[in-house]
Amino acid sequence: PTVAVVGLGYIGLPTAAIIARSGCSVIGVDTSPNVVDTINRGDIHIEEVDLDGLVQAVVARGTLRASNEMPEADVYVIAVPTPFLKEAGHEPDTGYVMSAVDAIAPVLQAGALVICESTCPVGTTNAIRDRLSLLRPDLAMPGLASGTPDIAVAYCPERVLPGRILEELVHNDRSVGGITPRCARKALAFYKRFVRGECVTTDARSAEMTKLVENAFRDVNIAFANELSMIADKQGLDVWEVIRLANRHPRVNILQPGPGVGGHCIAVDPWFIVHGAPEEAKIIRQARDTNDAKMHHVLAQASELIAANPGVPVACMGLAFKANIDDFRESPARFVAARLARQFGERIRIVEPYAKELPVEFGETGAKLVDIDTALETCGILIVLVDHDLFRSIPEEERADAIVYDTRGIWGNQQGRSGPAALRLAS
Ligand code: SAJ
Repeated sequence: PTVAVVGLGYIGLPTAAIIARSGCSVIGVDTSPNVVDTINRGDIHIEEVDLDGLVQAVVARGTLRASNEMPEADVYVIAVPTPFLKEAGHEPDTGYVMSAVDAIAPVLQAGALVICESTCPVGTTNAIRDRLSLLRPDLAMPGLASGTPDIAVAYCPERVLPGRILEELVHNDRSVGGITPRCARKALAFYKRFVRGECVTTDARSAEMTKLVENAFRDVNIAFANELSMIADKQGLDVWEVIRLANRHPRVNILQPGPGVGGHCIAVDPWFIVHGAPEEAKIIRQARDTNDAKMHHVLAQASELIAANPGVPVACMGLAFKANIDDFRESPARFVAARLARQFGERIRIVEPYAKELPVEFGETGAKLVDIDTALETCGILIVLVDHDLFRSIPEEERADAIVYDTRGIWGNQQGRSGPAALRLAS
């Protein structure tokens, strides 16, 4: 079949490449001329393990090409962003999804399958069907009239982890939610072409909620760990020691505290649930607030520590939103480091092995990007914000003379040297 993948970002491009590898003819559609040109040259505009080689191969073979125009296709896969509107009480913004639907409608042919993969509030897939029905009254849509519909519409969320996208796209299980069972079966047959994990059919609304619930589950569990870390701070306990010990219980598995929750999914998707059921979604909302508050808590502690040691150069270690990736968007580490740079100027050195230069907001602050060796030689205060392997591997003797604030707990159980203990040491 001919497949159009709409949106060539972190999910769309790897998905398009994997489908192309399975033998389908794939047209990737993106509104950015730059993205389209880059991909048609066989290059990529995002970083993801092994994606460059795969895209190069499928473009060279002619099974993937990119376009600014919506083609006629047998299958449409929508993978565009769904942000939320901060001003409007975290209201989900499905504008990009609906724009994609508007672009698909005029070229839609009887027999086509339309799949949404973007994270969406419950009810969006039905809204997609309704919109298509409005724009194309000549085509019979599923679930609206009796008889055989011309079009199938389904919701099939991805659940891949950045850094492992190509592997997880193929091997993870998937929920395949149809507007009708017939739609689900049609989408199932499509995913079976390139997914090795189990594909489980359901209805579209359950599939929409499943995706949101997965990320809310993780957010709530990280909030639990972050709350524990603040309790431990107050009581002078090493939170990582407590978690390590508690996790020896066969039915306890506490996640890791950190400087807050970043990325484009876990800090966003729970709001979709809260917006849909504000009265009921109490824990989910509180978890969001707790994880956001952790970022400010870390900033306040770091700031206090730096102020208590006048003139001592400070290394902020890491800008990425999590370990071992080069993605600095929506990152609590970046937020904390930028605020400290604004407050303490040239005393702040940033160590980020994945950055070639500092992001714009560091512009006039006087903070400098330095390598890890320089930081260890020159900085008397080390603030660990990201658990990159490079930082984890620094032996104790290389940091023994520094005052350490380790927000990720990477340097183990050192009495008086992690988190709040460092504060006491300094003051
Ligand atoms: N984090 C902690 N402590 C932990 C685990 C994570 O502070 O114990 C922080 C990370 O540092 C990071 C944030 O949480 O700032 C999110 O990182 P993550 O690795 O938990 O998740 P993402 O955002 O990279 O990917 C998530 C995944 N969802 C789940 O694990 C339920 C992924 O499978 C989804 O596909 C992805 O969201 C998505 O696209 O929705």
